[in-house]
Amino acid sequence: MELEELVSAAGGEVVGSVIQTLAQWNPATLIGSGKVDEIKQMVQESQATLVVMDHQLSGVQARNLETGIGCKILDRNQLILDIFALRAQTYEGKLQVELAQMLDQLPRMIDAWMGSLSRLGGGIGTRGPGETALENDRRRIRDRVSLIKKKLEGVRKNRAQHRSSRRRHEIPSFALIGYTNSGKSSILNRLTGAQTLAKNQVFATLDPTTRKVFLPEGPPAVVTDTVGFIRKLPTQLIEAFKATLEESAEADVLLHVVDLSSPNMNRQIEVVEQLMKEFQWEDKKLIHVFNKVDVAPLERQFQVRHYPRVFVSALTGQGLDQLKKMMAEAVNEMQTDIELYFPKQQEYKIYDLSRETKIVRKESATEGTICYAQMTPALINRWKDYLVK
Ligand SMILES: Nc1nc2c(ncn2[C@@H]2O[C@H](COP(=O)(O)OP(=O)(O)OP(=O)(O)O)[C@@H](O)[C@H]2O)c(=O)[nH]1
Ligand SMILES: [Mg+2]
Repeated sequence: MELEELVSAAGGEVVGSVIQTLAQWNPATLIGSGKVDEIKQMVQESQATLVVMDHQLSGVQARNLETGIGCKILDRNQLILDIFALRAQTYEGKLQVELAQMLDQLPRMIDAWMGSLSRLGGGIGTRGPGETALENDRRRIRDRVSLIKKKLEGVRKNRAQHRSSRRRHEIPSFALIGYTNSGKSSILNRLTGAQTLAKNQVFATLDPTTRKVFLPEGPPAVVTDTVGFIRKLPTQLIEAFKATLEESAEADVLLHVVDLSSPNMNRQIEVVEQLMKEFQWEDKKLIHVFNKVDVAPLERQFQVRHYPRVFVSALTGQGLDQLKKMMAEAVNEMQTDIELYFPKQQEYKIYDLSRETKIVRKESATEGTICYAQMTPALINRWKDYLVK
């Protein structure tokens, strides 16, 4: 189960699990009181040191559960944030994680405080020092939040500058998106010869990496690999990882990488599609990349209903040429057909042209050569001296 994967990604070992289906949440402890006792028993027998709830807990619920069960309690959000904290390598990554943790902590803290105040008789007589301490904590966190946001804004501007320089040069861009552990980094490595970390763990990648890719024809393009998605992605993370997500938002084409071998494939696709809707990426050009064909049951391929699509294996390299072809086609669609005339003494320039784009056809004309090629607006601008109207 996914929660187990998350726990092991955080370095934990799962010794037991319990499921409860509830018609109604218990406001004090989320789960029923009988379940609390049952878990307490399990914890004592297995000597577990941590209980993780696959659901968001309020500050009050977390505290009550901790008291009732007698060990540390984390909710799903906190667990994911903990993994992110473990993985964050760069300055930006660490800032984003810290921001997410602060945003997660603030309401929880207030909630827990409120809970303890009301328990002590409506707060009468406890209000003074209690509220001051709460106010201090809140202010401390708020100050830190705005400081981190300011720093992140700097990183974001820097990134935006890089992107706009790419746009100025009209370099077509692709972004790998998809469920965590679907193979995005492995595909980036295959496509570009990059050496980004690909690992069998959730959220191996946190920071975006952009690399040049050479497609079979047409101009060079760039591919960006970013953080993966997951069911119930904490909203604080989405908020904190804005800069990272923008990188994908500005790509010309999205490559949605799907783990074809996962028994949860359809649910994972739904999660990603839901997030794409949230980020308003629905109108983007999209290629579905069904990865891990090497280990997926064959009939899976016939159940897939998504187009345009390609089946690949980042492990064996199968289907990658097909993917590159589809990427080249997508780039082609961004280009227009152009006719250029090179007089005899400048025909040597045709070689330069062939390095920048595919020459579809060449015709000899009087005193020179006519070339038919496909070009992005920027390329057209660079070769405007040879344009035939
Ligand atoms: N069998 C098989 N395994 C693959 C394939 N592609 C990737 N993997 C494995 O799947 C695991 C996850 O690959 P990554 O490339 O790290 O996945 P990711 O989507 O970048 O994951 P996150 O960065 O964690 O979101 C690794 O253990 C890879 O070796 C494939 O085509 N076939
Ligand atoms: Mg990755």
